[in-house]
Amino acid sequence: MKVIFCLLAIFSVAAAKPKTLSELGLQPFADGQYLLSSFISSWVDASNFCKSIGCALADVTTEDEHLLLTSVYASSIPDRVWIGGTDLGTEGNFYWGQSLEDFSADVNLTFWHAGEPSGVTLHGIPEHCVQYRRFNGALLWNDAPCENEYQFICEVKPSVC
Ligand SMILES: [Ca+2]
Ligand SMILES: [Ca+2]
Repeated sequence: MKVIFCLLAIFSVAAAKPKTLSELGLQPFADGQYLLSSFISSWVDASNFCKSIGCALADVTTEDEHLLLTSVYASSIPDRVWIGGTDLGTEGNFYWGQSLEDFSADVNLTFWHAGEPSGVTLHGIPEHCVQYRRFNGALLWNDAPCENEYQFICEVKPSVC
């Protein structure tokens, strides 16, 4: 009886179809280079979700990439959306969660809004995770409390996926 039950269980797993991107709550944009979630998550859950499908929270490592997201595809980006930067670990040392590359010193390749990263909210809550936020229409980086839930952008990494 146990054997039959196991066989049935294996059969039902094997028969399960892989989920489509839309079933996963993801909308591809920029020729499929990025996936925008339709649901909200904390930064850590968003990062783990992207990893679970073989991608990573987006790392914005060139000016072209920043302009692609914020100019060409600006209408696809919500007013607040998590990307892969964080200073969890050492305050002020921002790095990309997937590559662990530290970008805090690279002022030519950071796209913070004036006054950001602020490090804390007006109420003193620590801000360790990076998002694009629309400031007067312009999408720029802001650090925000990691436990806050926002939509997020997974980046498809051919080297990883
Ligand atoms: Ca990237
Ligand atoms: Ca901030």
